[in-house]
Amino acid sequence: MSTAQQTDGDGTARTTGPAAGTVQGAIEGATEGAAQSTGEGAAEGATTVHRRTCHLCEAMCGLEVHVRDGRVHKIRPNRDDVWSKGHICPKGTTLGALQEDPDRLRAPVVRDGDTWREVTWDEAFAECERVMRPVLDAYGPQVLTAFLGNPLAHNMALARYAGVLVGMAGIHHIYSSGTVDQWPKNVSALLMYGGMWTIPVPDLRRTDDLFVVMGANPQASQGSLLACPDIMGEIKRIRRGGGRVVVVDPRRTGTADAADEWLPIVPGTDAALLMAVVHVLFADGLVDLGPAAAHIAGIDTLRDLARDWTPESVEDATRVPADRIRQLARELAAARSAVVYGRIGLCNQEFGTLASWLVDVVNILTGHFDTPGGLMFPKPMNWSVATLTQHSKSAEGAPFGRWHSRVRGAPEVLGQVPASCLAEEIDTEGEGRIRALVTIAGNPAVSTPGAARLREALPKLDAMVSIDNWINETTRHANVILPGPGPLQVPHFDDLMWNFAVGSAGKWSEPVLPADPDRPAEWEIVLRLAAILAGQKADEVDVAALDDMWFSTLVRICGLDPDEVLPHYERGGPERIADLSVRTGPWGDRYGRVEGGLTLQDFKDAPNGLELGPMEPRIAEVLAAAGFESVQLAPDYITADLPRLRAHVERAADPSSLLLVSRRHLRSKNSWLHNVPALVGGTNRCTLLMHPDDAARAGLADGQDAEVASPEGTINVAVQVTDEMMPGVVSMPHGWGHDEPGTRMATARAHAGVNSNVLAPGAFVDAISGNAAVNGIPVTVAPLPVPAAEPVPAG
Ligand SMILES: Nc1nc2c(c(=O)[nH]1)N[C@H]1C(S)=C(S)[C@@H](COP(=O)(O)OP(=O)(O)OC[C@H]3O[C@@H](n4cnc5c(=O)[nH]c(N)nc54)[C@H](O)[C@@H]3O)O[C@H]1N2
Ligand SMILES: Nc1nc2c(c(=O)[nH]1)N[C@H]1C(S)=C(S)[C@@H](COP(=O)(O)OP(=O)(O)OC[C@H]3O[C@@H](n4cnc5c(=O)[nH]c(N)nc54)[C@H](O)[C@@H]3O)O[C@H]1N2
Ligand code: SF4
Ligand SMILES: [Mo]
Repeated sequence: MSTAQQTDGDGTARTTGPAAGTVQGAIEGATEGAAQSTGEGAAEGATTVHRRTCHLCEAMCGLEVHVRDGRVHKIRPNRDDVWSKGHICPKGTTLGALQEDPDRLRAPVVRDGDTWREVTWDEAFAECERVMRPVLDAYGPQVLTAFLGNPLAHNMALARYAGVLVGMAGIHHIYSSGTVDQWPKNVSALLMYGGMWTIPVPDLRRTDDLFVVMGANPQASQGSLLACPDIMGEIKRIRRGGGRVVVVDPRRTGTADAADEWLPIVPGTDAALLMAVVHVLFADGLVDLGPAAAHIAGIDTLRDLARDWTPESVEDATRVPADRIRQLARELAAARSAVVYGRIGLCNQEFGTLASWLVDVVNILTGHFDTPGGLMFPKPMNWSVATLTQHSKSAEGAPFGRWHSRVRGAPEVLGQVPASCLAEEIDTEGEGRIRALVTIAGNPAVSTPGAARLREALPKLDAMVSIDNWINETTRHANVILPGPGPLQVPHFDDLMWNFAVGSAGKWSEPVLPADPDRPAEWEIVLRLAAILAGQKADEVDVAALDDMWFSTLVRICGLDPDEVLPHYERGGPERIADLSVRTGPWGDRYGRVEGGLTLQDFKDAPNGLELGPMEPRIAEVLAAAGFESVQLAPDYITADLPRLRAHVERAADPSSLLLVSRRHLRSKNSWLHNVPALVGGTNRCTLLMHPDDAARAGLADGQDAEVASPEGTINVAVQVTDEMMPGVVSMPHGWGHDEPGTRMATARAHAGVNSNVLAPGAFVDAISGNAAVNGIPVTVAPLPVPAAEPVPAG
């Protein structure tokens, strides 16, 4: 099979090929293709080719995995994939290396002091019981918590079962990567549209005139809360067609390099910029709500609130000239097809909720909302457990502040407090101190603020169990690690990601490689551990019965009768839930009630996926589902935070400190891909980017080691002097610092880097969502004392 592959300058590739299929076409073509989607594969000499969706990020690229002699021989883009059409990035080609990583745990391990012992699964669960039971018996479930990490959202088993563990174990509240990520967006979506996952996304494939990217770098990340393969290709398309792309970011990123304009902005001031845009829209009479006008409430409140936010009043704080802000407002209002997109740089900051909310507000005021090319609501073909059980606005109001954390007194927001509270809840004595922890696919010792404190706190736990595939900076503290199967030994079917997708589609992937004998599936691991935490004996857990109970609960939430639905299935597990989610989704057959409706089998029969169409205007449907009469443009809970922003804008910047922001790289995925040799080769990426003027002022040269200090901690890191930073701002990637004792990730250790979250103060959060502010951290940067050179022997 020949693919005409073009490699973009950013390292991603796209293959040219036939147009993507339609539902009908894909189903018709299925007979021929189906063989390739099975575990047997289609023979190509001794090679079998398996079509599979990459689970590493939201782009959900279709891959061709070539297997020879039971091992991955190579991975190529699948140009026939209806969704990604041949797009791929370097990470996707390394799934074989992840599968074969010698450090990836193949069996559970139990820690004896500093050494690890491989054990059988029965022994592992017995050990979980042995370490957890006495703590829970003595102190009750309130001393137990869980940390859930990012890969959970991309893992078919964990996404559908982690909630059972939390519920059965009686965990009062969990910690998660969500509060170092998109919590501000969850808060604004809940208050504006009625559901925390009711998040509109740019309809980027149909944006033609103006694309404004704020605090996102899709060149590296490939998109987030925006599932769209080949975003850089869309940027090129917009520009080729005469449209403009503007990137608002303190760093001239790879995305900015591909855009028409880079607008540097002081970290944490995006909300001020956007308030000024809102001001101009009202002041100049440019507000035009467009087709969604009948559904918008709160416009007068917003007009009043924006009155004082002149561009002049924010230009010093943002360092974006007032004229440019005015111009931006006018360009947005004048553009026929435009959208503003904001992501992690707007969430992970001090004014995350205000900034996230205002991105939607500006799109709404300029009529780029619920209309093609603007901000639209995706229509996923299936529901995910997260959206099915999401917080939606109750009659009494939003679920905020119903309780407070024990040590810091942080108000709960959507059931969680900041991830950085975990350390203090473990290391602060008193009733209710956290004594037992379960981590599921999370590495909080690297990924959360106040990382050094957490590192010291984790050994103070009485019991810790990790469901994870590596011994890393977090799991090294566990008593037991329970590893799931290899990444290519499991089926894959995305669920939550379609919630952010620029079109409706779905893809089923069979396992590429056979399962190891005598190894439980990851969902079975979760259920068995859940039962143990709930007080059952490790050797008496009936996993199948628990699974039936969970499935029946989900069936009831869908308004159906388990007695009718259960007989449809011979086997349980996440696949059964996936089928339920498709059949009760918008295109589903509702178990025979809708003639011609979809079931999971339809996706299994379409190895290149099923395309179900672009986004369509659906604001009325979205609001009705939430029981909302209209979009709440100016929710009190959010607008009450504007005075805090005003005070920040008026406070003079401290000239002695620089502001630290984060960055991503195409070849990383948070903390956990650095053990893949192909992804860490080349020059050191874990550097502090610094503008030449700042470097000169600090007396630092390119490549020199510097000491970076914040109120939370101090690290040493090599400086990279570059004008891609705006003056006053420095940038470091997160996810590094792999030289801790006791981990087992040899390649990562050889490319250790430094953990930037040692610098992130735990209490530095977006006040109203509790989300971490890992961007905009005040730091000082100074040269490290140069060690005296060894005397050179004279000769
Ligand atoms: N290759 C790769 N892909 C990934 C990941 C990864 O680690 N590596 N992680 C995945 C995950 S979990 C997520 S959530 C997504 C995130 O996806 P993105 O949101 O695209 O994340 P980043 O690439 O970190 O880009 C964030 C940008 O925000 C800028 N920024 C920082 N502070 C501010 C600010 O105050 N204002 C503005 N305007 N900009 C600011 C930074 O300079 C940076 O360029 O990526 C996902 N995809
Ligand atoms: N400074 C700074 N900090 C940040 C960010 C930032 O931009 N700047 N970004 C934040 C964001 S957006 C996120 S999402 C978080 C991520 O925070 P985390 O989710 O805590 O961190 P990851 O590095 O993604 O760790 C994933 C863990 O899952 C394990 N794992 C991988 N695959 C599997 C699997 O299939 N099964 C199981 N059981 N385990 C698996 C890995 O071994 C690893 O331990 O980091 C946040 N931290
Ligand atoms: S862009 Fe994301 S989904 Fe596509 S190959 Fe890369 S990591 Fe995988
Ligand atoms: Mo994330």
